[in-house]
Amino acid sequence: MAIEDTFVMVKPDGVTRGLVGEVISRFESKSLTLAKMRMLTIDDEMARRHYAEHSERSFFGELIEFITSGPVVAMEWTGESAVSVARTLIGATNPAEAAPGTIRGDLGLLTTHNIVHGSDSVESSTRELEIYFG
Ligand code: IDP
Ligand code: MG
Repeated sequence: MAIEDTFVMVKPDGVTRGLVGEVISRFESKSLTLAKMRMLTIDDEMARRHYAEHSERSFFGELIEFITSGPVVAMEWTGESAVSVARTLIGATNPAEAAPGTIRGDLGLLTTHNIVHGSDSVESSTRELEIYFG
């Protein structure tokens, strides 16, 4: 158990659908603390840096195209076990299989448009927070 910072991002589909408030509300309701937030449109270079681990995957091109397609809302959330707690609130990668009660399970349907990103480890959160907040 430890206080952690994690990186969470509302993806372009979440912003377009008007789900920014809903996503923030779920993290606030869990008692995590919003520490930083910024709205931006990611360029190709930033997208490739963020998703570098997936560069050899078949869906990489589609992922980069989607994540750069419109504005995102990047956030830092802080709290006890924030990294794993955020992943639990977000739910499984494929919204069709994500549990009800999770953001993806309640609000999404397609893996390509799964509303929100959350860091998968403390190491990833450090790396991702550096990309978005320096
Ligand atoms: P995560 O977002 O749950 O951590 P990752 O496996 O890290 O999932 O994948 C990163 C993102 O890439 C996913 O959130 C999703 O948007 C996209 N993605 C993952 N797998 C596929 C796939 O098989 N087809 C299309 N897009 C995918
Ligand atoms: Mg991931």
